[in-house]
Amino acid sequence: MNQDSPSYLLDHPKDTDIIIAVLGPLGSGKSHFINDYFGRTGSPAVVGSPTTLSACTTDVAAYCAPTPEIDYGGRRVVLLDTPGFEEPSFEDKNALDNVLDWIKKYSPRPTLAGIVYVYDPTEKRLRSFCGGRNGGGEMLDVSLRSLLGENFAEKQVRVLINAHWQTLLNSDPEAGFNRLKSLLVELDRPPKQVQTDNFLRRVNSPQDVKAIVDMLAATAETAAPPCSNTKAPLPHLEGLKRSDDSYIRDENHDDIIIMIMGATGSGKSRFINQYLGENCADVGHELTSQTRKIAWYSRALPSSHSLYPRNVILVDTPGFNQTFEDNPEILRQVGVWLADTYHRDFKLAGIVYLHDIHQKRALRSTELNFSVFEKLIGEGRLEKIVIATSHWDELPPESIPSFSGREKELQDLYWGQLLERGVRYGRVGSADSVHAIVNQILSQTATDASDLHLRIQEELLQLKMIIPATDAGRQLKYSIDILLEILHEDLRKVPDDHMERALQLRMAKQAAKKQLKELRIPLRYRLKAFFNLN
Ligand SMILES: Nc1nc2c(ncn2[C@@H]2O[C@H](COP(=O)(O)OP(=O)(O)OP(=O)(O)O)[C@@H](O)[C@H]2O)c(=O)[nH]1
Ligand SMILES: [Mg+2]
Repeated sequence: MNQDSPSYLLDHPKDTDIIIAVLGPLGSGKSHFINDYFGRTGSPAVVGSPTTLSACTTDVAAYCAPTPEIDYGGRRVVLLDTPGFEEPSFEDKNALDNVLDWIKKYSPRPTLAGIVYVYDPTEKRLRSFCGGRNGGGEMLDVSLRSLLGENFAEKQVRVLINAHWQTLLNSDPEAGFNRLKSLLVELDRPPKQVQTDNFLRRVNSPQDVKAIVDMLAATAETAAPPCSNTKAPLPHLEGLKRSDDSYIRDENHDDIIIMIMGATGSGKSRFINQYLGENCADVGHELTSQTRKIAWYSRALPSSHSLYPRNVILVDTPGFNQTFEDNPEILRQVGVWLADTYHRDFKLAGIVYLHDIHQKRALRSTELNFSVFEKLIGEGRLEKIVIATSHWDELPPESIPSFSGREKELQDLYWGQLLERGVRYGRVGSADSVHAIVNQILSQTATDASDLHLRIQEELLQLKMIIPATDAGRQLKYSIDILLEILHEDLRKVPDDHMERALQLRMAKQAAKKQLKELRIPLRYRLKAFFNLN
């Protein structure tokens, strides 16, 4: 770089920076791309330059304009020059890890505006992305997912054809372009369809480069503020019971958190004990709910595991029940726990929702639990959620076919929509089956670093709602309303001489009414929401 030219190396990162990573094989034109963007003959980008972001040595170099010449509402465009793939002395996986680490260091909840993958169309081998040595396309696939999240296909990933080589080498760029297209289609396997044409761009001039960066920057989301585990409590959630040992401690920040949910008796605590191989969680043998408050259990992964030295944390949750004991309180506990976890930047790796295969879906408490669960998770990404039916180990072999039929009915009629939206399904009973489900979530965590965002977290944190106003809160109220009607009807039909039954039903009605009262949305809140004052 010219000694007199201003420094393009990034000095102080800002949360609002628009980060675009420029990836590609060694010598494909990454630095060239960056230089073209900044439009300086002084060539700010030099392959392999160290970043000034931290003292630690890394091959990722970050560049941004010294003066805000490109201004997206005051935000800066930061281009990352990355180590080239296929570098003989450097594993491709390490190159990707470096990029990932750099971005994580930049912001704990980084939002990458896009990836530009520079590819030379005259590259004869064109055997795969990201080198052929380490799984090629597979690895780029994994890295794109971990950098951009599962929906990376919808984000702005661009693959470029750098025309500088086009003129240098006398080959067939069109054929290269088409091969690249088919690689991209392979990369994003069904069911998601990549609009290949959106991804490919040819670069013939600095104007092309600028147009691509502008396009990525224009759709960039604002990064979340930096993480702090000692964040202030959530004012609108104050006053709720926070039994402190329910909350995950700061030192568990990197642990893999899996929440176990489901109706009372579905086997949540047993699931946890089977995974841990010891009886930590209280397993119930009565009809009433056993687990009354959230509790979590941690286990270190073995040193042979790819996610070592992280721990797995399984979170036991209370299920809703039709005896109307504490249902609003349970929702409050679960909601506040989830909000708190998210607020303190803990990542939720997955949820296992258990359903006792003996139960027909119509059973009231099962219905209640599932309907609230559906609202609680919302419409977001669901690949990290597993619905599992339990108690399979208890079934005599001759009854398996009939339970398989019930399982199919549940999948088709009740869980179909969720399964179509990516929720996974499994059976549990034995310890092996429990391990298989947890391992499935772990391997997903290894390939996709993004976390699970639930509707209730968004409602409680971003939309500052109170629990009864959330979708799950409203659903709970609706379900209790219906149960109340059923109780009313049952009571009407009780013969005069069945005093005890009538008394039971009256008490249940009373309890239900009390719960409904707790789920009422105060007028003050409704007015505020109406005038958008929250
Ligand atoms: N054999 C067998 N028993 C199970 C299975 N799942 C649950 N159970 C039994 O069902 C009963 C309830 O299980 P728990 O693990 O306490 O259920 P839970 O979902 O934690 O229930 P709450 O804490 O009340 O919400 C216990 O007797 C368990 O041993 C299973 O898959 N196989
Ligand atoms: Mg339990």
